[in-house]
Amino acid sequence: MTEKINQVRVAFDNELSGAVTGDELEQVRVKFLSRNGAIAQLFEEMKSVPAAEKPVLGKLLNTLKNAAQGAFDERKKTLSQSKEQRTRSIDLTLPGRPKPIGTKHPLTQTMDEIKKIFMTMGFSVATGPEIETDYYNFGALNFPPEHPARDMQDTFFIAKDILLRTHTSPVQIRTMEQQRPPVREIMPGRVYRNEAVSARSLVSFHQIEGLYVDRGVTFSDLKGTLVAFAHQFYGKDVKFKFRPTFFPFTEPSADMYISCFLCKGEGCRMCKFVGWLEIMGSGMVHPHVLQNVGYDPEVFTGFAFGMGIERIACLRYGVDDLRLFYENDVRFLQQF
Ligand code: 2U9
Repeated sequence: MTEKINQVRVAFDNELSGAVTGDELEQVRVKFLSRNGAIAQLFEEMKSVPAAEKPVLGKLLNTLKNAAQGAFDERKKTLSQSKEQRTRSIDLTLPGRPKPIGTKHPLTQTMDEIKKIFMTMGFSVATGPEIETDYYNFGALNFPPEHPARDMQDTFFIAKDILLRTHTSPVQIRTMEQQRPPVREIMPGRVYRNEAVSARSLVSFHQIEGLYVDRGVTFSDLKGTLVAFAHQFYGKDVKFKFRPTFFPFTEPSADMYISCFLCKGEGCRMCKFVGWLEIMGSGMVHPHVLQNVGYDPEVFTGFAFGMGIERIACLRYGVDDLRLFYENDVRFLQQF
């Protein structure tokens, strides 16, 4: 019963403060203060309350009735005053009521910051379709026909040669087909992989890839650009290393690691006790890829890189389950 009385009190307060016209005020009166209103109903229910509880509950209910009637009369008086009278009674020295404001999603924050760093280095942003052809997603990027990524197990196919892009590289193939070097672009966007959802993998995630093609671009340019990025994004103190790897679309290819910023390379849970964190893949654009878009690989060279935004955000914010980014639980989002 106490609970019910409180619920009526809260509902009455809310509705009374929201009533601004005579009609709305009348609706509040009928709903709460009339002979069949919510407060009268509570008095009715009092009849079946055990005798021992009656004195306390009765007092509570009478207080509610009197307070509600008083607040209603006051509100009616205020609303019937002229606009001028009402504004005169507003205390302008009172502090405003703070309104809770939202924040950018942590993935958007991460993406924006990475974009900004590359844009200040002269890269522009390119976007493209999420539904792609087999050619733009695989063929043009030098994936051999029997490559496992082309398998239905790894890629969502919509039709025989139509699929959900597994990386943002096809955007760049389209750009290069339209434009002569120099090409200096980053391509952020959503990509899709046919994997079981877990703390470490999702069916859809975000990437930022980058590409720089011109005459005389070398591996030193790749290193200089990515180290400059890592210093701005992770701090001046991080150490870095490159380790050879393989991608069909780059040769040579290298994964970039930075010293763990949590333990400074000593070894901790975040870096799985190795002292290093893999932050992106990179490499010199494969001559076949350049040929496929009509660039002469004897004249032009380029470097490319790619990173998964969810992974970068996990490292940055110490999040250990990728699914949290997609549950939109405000208790999680409010922390960023
Ligand atoms: C063109 C040619 C080459 C983009 C590159 C990577 C290396 C890479 C992964 C990072 C984590 C994908 O999200 S991930 O799983 N990507 O390691 N991406 S080089 O290379 C290109 C792009 C465009 C025309």
